[in-house]
Amino acid sequence: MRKFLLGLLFVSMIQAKAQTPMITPAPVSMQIQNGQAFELNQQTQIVADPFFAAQASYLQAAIQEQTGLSLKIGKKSSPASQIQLVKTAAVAQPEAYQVQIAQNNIVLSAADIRGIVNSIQSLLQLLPLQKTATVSIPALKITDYPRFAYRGMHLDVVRHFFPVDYIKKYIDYLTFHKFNTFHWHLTDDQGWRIEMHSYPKLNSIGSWRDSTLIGHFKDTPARYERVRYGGYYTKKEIKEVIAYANIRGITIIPEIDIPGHSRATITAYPEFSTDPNNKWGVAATWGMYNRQNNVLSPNPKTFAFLRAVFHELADLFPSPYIHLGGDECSKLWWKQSAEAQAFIKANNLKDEFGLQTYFIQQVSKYLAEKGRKVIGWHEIMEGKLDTSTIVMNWGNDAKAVEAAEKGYAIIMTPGKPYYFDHYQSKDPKDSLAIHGYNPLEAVYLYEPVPAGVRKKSLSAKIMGGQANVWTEYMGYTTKVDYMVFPRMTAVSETLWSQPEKKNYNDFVNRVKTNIIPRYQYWNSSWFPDFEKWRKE
Ligand code: TNX
Repeated sequence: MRKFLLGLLFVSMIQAKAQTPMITPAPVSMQIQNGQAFELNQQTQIVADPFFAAQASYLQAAIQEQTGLSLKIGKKSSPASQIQLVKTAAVAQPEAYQVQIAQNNIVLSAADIRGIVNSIQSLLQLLPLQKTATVSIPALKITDYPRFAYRGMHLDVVRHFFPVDYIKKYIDYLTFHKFNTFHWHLTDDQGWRIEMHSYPKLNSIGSWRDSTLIGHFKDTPARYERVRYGGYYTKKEIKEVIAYANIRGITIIPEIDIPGHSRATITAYPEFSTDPNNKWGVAATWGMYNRQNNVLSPNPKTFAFLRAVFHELADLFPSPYIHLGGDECSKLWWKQSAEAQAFIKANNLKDEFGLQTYFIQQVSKYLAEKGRKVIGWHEIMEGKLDTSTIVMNWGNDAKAVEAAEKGYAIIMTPGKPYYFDHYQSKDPKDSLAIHGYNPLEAVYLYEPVPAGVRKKSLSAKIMGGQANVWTEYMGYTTKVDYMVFPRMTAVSETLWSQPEKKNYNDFVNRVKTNIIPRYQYWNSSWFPDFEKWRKE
């Protein structure tokens, strides 16, 4: 009898557990309600506030793809069972949403596009990942909003170039995980990946390299695949991607990296370099810093060029922020250059660091002409800069404290653990990566507001965080997937969920039961050994 009762208890515990759905990133609150479940079937209609018309179509397509149910988009008066997309000022916080599931309807409510998109992601996680005629969803109330205002993922399309379809797929990954920003790294030493009309040689010359390194950049001797490699996104393709991202509430921040990381630029236009007689060549190897990456030279032609290309970029991308790089600009070249030295003197700059700041200030000015603000890698604060510039910190916590004390708003992208080009295991047979060890657990447990910043009461300076995906060792989209999953899922929870909702074991459990099926549904790859490789 006792055994029987225990068994019964066990069964009912399992049932109770099965009733509480799992959503990732973990929502602020999710409560099972009294009342009948909602039956989703072919008769259910989507009814949306006109403000959310595009999201209604997006939801319709997503449900069809996921479950095979093709729902109609109906009118308010229709009495049938409904999924309503309601615009309401009652859900006040940006990007916040509510989901209310009752017997006759599902109500998704939000004040803005991002909020409704977020509500849709939560709803989609309540539906099965398989074709079905009907789905029963328990009566439920979800109230949810993000912890951080900036939640980004970056992708380097220079070291390796990925097709537009994959960029859209990557945006879908971001949408699912409730990120709001895609940082698109479009130029570097190894290529220029965006169509430019003002300086066409950026594409005809700068978008192509003669060969590509095989193996690790530290290998000796270096080996190369001697095949012309490259390409660029046309403006038409970029507009298509922006429109795709807009519907999904994702802002795209484009980056043109200056004044370093400019080999592609100076190969196309040697007159912008400190050594115009040199035949630079678009870089075929990685790890260029301080070795061969050369930098832009401060002359009137260069500044005219910068104004034109950043204006072209701003005309294409609606984002309020534009990223101008600013990282790893070796001072070596300016030290050796008579032109740079004369410029430093003539403009009363202190030294080469002052010149770096001058470049950032000039481009900030050009972008201000288009009403845009600037983001740069943390090296931009080497000199004295207008603090309306946002610092993207890829350094450690101390750098964040420095930036916060100087008055900058900060986006945290620390190499350890938010660089996804680093290893996620110590298995010598693991697929080639740059160096470093950023296993899933370390990514999950990282706290984006450093203790030092908190102590100085400067936490409000941390806008949020972002993981970076440098693709030196990711030649194919399947490799990108392998490097980002499941680490992207971990970052999403840190940036979205309230700290007290975080629990690593529970997270791993959700990844295994809910999220890996989603990677499979996307036909993506992922790193499977994430439980074995723990934080040091
Ligand atoms: C440094 S972090 C870079 C990138 C490389 C990366 C490799 C940063 C802003 N610049 O150009 O791809 O290291 O981890």
